[in-house]
Amino acid sequence: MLSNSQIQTWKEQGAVICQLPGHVAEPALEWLNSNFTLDQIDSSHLDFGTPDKEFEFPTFINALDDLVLCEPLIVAAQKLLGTADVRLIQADLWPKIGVAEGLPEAQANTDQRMHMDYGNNTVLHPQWDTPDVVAAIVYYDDIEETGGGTGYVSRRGVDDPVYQAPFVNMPGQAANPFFNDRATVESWFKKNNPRAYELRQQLYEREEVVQFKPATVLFYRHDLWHRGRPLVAGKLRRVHNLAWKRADARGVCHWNEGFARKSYYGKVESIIGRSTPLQRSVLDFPLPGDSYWSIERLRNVEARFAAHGLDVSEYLEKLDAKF
Ligand SMILES: O=C(O)CCC(=O)C(=O)O
Ligand SMILES: [Fe+2]
Repeated sequence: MLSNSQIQTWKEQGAVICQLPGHVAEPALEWLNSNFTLDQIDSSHLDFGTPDKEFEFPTFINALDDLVLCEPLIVAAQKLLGTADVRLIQADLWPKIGVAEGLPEAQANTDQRMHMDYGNNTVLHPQWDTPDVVAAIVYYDDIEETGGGTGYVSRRGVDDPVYQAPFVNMPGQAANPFFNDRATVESWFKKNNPRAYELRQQLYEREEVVQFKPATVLFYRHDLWHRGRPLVAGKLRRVHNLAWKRADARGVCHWNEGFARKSYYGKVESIIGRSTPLQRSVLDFPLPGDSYWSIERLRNVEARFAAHGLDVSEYLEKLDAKF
C-alpha cells in the first residue's frame, strides 16, 4: 500500500495519504452505509470518539473489526515504524456532523486548534528521528459532499521553525490551558504568549487539507501539526482513528480499553481464532518464532482458543525450528 518514497515522506514530513484496497474497505463501507447514517446516529454527539465507546475495537461487528485488523494496514504500520513487532493502541469509529456557524464554544470540536496528538497518548515527548507511533485516519465519505478535510502542516526539514522541539506551543502543554476551539485558543495565545501566537499563525498559513474519498487513509505522526476542520452544515463524515506503536516503545499508552476485557462470550475469542498470526500480533499475541513461545504455552493457548478456531501448527513449526 505504501511505496518507499511514501514511507520516506511520512518519516521526513510527518504525513502521507493513500487509498485502502477496495476489497478491504468494501464490507465496512457497506455496513456503514446501511447502519451508520445521519438518521441512525445521535446527532447531538459532536465530540471526538463514539458515545459510550460503542465503536471502539472490538465492536463485534465483523466488517469493522476486520478492517481494523486488516493486513495492509498492519504491514504499512510495520514499514513506517521499521519493525515487525507493532501493537494496536487505538481504534475508534466516530461521526462528525457539520454545524451551522455560531458563537464558538471553547471546547467545540468543529473548527479545531492546531495540535499534535502525542499529548494524551504518551507520558513522554516524541523524538523526530525515532518515531514510536503511527496514527491513521480512514475516511468513509467524500470531501466533495461533506467537507471537513483534516488540515496538516508538512515538516520542511530539520530547520523548520515550526518543528523545533520541545513541542509545547499548544493547549494543554506546559501549563497552557486546554481548549479545543481554534478561535478560543488563538485569542488566548495572542494575549498570553505572543511568540507562540505568531508561530501558530504560520501553522494555519501553511495548512494543507486531506482530500478524501471513501477508503482514503491519512497516515500521520503523533508529532505532526494538524487539526479537524469544519464540515458542511448538516453533513456526516465517518472516520476510523487508528494508531499502532512499536512493541518496544516507552511511555506510549493504550487508548482503547484492554482488548481482552469483553472476553468470555466467544466474541473476543473468535477474533483470536479467525485472525492470522500477523493480525493477532498487534493484540500482543506473539508472532510464530517469538522467544515467548514454548510447547507448554502453545498447548495452553490452544486449549483456551481451539474451540474458536485457533490453529497453533504454524507456531509449533517455528518453535521446532529453534531447536
Ligand atoms: O477530525 C479530524 O479531521 C481530526 C481530528 C483530530 O485531529 C483530533 O481529534 O485529534
Ligand atoms: Fe488530532
